[in-house]
Amino acid sequence: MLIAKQKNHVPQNHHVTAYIGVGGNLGDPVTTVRSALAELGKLPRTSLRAMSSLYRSSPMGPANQPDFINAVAQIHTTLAPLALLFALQAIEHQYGRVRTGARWGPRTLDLDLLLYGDRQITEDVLTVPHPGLFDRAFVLYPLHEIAPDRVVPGRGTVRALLAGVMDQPIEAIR
Ligand code: A4P
Ligand code: MG
Repeated sequence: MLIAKQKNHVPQNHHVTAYIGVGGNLGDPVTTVRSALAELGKLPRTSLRAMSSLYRSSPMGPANQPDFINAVAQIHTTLAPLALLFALQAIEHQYGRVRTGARWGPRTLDLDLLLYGDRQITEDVLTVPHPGLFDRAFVLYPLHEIAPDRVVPGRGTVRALLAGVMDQPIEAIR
């Protein structure tokens, strides 16, 4: 039991800075994304430190679905990576996310663990940095807004990565 506890948490005073990608395109995604950002601050052992503006973009993947709304949050957490992932999935579930249908299909809410400190993680259920982080405008624009100088392990800064996706249309929601 003690070992399980140690695996799931990092010591209280050693928080990690993590970044969460928030997206959705069903229902009222602007409202959903805003309240999901607030939910992140209510997670145990976690505080919400910064959030980006909201952005609208065409769907990547199947085109016959509504536009997506995306944002990125910066959190401080002492939850271990897998505990954080499961907590994110619980919020998705709470917002009516159903995991069926086509890959990259429509969803009420998608929460991706983009970065967890400077860790590189390759597990069956968790890859960090998130594999979509490097080449998606709907991730890099909001991430750049709150963390332009952040280094993505093995890839350089967010600022440099953003330069590679500037041809992808995306609109900030004011
Ligand atoms: N998983 C592994 N690593 C991670 C991570 N770092 N964060 C696993 C979150 N989950 C991670 O995810 C599938 C599995 O990935 C999970 O069970 C988890 O264990 P999912 O959320 O069930 O399925 P998904 O989101 O449909 O799959 P995928 O491939 O992660 O899709 P993406 O990359 O999330 O893309 N277009 C626009 N404009 N904006 C969007 O936000 N999003 C998607 C989905 C498609 N098109 C989009 C957007
Ligand atoms: Mg996902």
